[in-house]
Amino acid sequence: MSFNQKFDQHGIWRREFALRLRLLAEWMKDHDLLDAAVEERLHRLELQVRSDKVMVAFVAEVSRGKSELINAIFFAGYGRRIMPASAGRTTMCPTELGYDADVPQCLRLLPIETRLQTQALMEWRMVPEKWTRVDLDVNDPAQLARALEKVAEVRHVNQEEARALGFWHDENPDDNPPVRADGLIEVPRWRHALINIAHPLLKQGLVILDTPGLNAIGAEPELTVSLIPQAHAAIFILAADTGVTKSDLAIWREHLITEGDGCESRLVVLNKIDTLWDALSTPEQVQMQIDRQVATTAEILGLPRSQVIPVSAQKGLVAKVTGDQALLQASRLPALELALAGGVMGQRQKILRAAVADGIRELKAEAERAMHIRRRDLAEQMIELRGLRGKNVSVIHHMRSRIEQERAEFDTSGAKIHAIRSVHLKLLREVFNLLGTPTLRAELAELTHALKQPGIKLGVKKAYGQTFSRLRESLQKSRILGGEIQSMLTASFRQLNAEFSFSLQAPKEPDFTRYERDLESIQRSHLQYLGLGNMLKLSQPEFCDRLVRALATRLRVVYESALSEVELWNKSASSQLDVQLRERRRNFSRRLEAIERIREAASGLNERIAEIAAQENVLNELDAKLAELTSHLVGELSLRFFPADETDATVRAALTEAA
Ligand SMILES: Nc1nc2c(ncn2[C@@H]2O[C@H](COP(=O)(O)OP(=O)(O)OP(=O)(O)O)[C@@H](O)[C@H]2O)c(=O)[nH]1
Ligand SMILES: [Mg+2]
Repeated sequence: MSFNQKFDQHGIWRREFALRLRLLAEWMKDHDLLDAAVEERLHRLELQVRSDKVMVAFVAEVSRGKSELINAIFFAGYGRRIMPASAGRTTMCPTELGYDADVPQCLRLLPIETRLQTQALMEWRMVPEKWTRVDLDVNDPAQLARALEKVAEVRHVNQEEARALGFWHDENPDDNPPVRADGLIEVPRWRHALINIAHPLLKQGLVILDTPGLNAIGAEPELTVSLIPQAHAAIFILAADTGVTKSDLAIWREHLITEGDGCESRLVVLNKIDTLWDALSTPEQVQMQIDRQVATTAEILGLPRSQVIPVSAQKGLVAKVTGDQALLQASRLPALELALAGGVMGQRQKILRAAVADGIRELKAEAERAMHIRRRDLAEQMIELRGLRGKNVSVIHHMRSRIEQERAEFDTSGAKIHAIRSVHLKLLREVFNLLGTPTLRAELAELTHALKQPGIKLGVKKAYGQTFSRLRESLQKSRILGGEIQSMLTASFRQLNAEFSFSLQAPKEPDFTRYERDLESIQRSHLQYLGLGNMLKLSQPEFCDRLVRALATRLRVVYESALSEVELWNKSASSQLDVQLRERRRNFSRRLEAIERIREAASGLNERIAEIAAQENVLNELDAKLAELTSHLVGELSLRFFPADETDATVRAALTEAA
């Protein structure tokens, strides 16, 4: 199956699955099983499934064929070249292709001058009026292609301006762009481009990042330390006619091996194999040449050969547009698409499925707990009423006062719960403090200050080290606090269960290891980036600001997801209390009401007993239905679209457990 087909299928699955989650939520709501935490959990799951994005970044030296490859893989359906691809430097700014239904189909361009301000790209995204907008007509491929040529636009500026914009560095004179006879320097006109088109794959959450040739000195730190590392897959492109050049290798080192792990999310494409086709060589000779290039490339980059895929993007595009099957096979594009489908999409699906299976498992446990309380309440009433058979009025009266007394005793639980809530809140507030924006901002201000010290070059590692060890420390403190909250809740819930017949269970505390790992990889990517000749740029204050802004962008994502996990955890504990308190109170009213009716002979005892039995039956049916609905959902996760051999063992275990 090709990448496009696999992605398509993934999209269909996600839509259907999100719909099913919505139906489950409605069903639960109709049966009063949807407490605040369950509702939130369902909502998040639905959102996660619906909005799951997959970003694929294309990274390479100038003119290796990034844009052409994007055309060939994704846009051949338009019947022509859509992304500008031509000899020499073409794509001048990072270009993101995606689809957001809330925005009309258009190309948005952020002027390069925004670099003179300190905001990170992430922040500019929130300011639509600063972007130049060009509407796109997808039914007119020629207009589309013409509009997209804007990503190749340039401006000419003097040296002073080039320096301010980050394209001229006195410290690395060899890397500076050429100065024209009139003393001006060519720089990109735009800083970033966002293309919003309703292409079928983009509509389903694919985001493609085309980058300008990255040997460029003007590349922003944010691209290296934030955008590319966050892509789910990066495709590194080389040209078969040039092999691995020194600058290719520099880009590979700077952009693609920073994270250490996740080798399968890096694909190396050896493009332009058609330059090796030649009428004087036999097909075997050509094949041998290609094999040799693949082997050398793999060896230089330290990868298994299977991860280097030889293709011809240009011939692939031509073949698709003209429907030439033989040429398509010769271009080897299908093999690359296959690798993308298996590697990138496979990984992504696994992660999504595991997360969803986890969510459903917790959801089911919470709903079952609510049903358990109802069942127990019914059983209590049943015993009570059966005991009344053949008893006289005074016994009934006595029973009534006993229930009232029980209710009075139960009401004292309110004070205890209140006390637990305030301890819980106090501890939570500490966690929020540790992970909140002000803490992060203060840390980053300190780092910026340190990096701006003259002669910092030798101390950069130390400055980062100190900042990150403080950040790690705050995560560790949060983890410890989380543990304290968890034991506090466990002990208090146990006590409440014993004293007031609740069946509370403290929800599992968030696992912070993931965030610690994220911190580590962020730190690693920064040091790697600075270690590769970018260190000298630190002497420019704007560069420091930009670097730290880029860092902030990524850290914020980590901290926000940690906080939101803590919030959900908190919500799940407090809504359990709410629900059970409400159910218990209702139960007292129901019991009193039943006694009252019996006393007034308004309804017979046997009828009431029959009513309760009927309610028990309804509850059993609900329980069975919940099990059926959730196991059906979990089944959907594994069976329909994902053959058994594609589902790895951990996911399978999670699925079985959830079912
Ligand atoms: N022969 C041949 N030429 C190719 C192939 N792929 C791309 N090219 C040519 O290489 C040149 C550069 O291609 P682009 O797609 O613009 O390269 P790029 O990597 O996007 O370059 P920049 O945007 O400048 O960084 C163009 O003239 C393409 O036609 C290929 O498979 N074979
Ligand atoms: Mg390009």
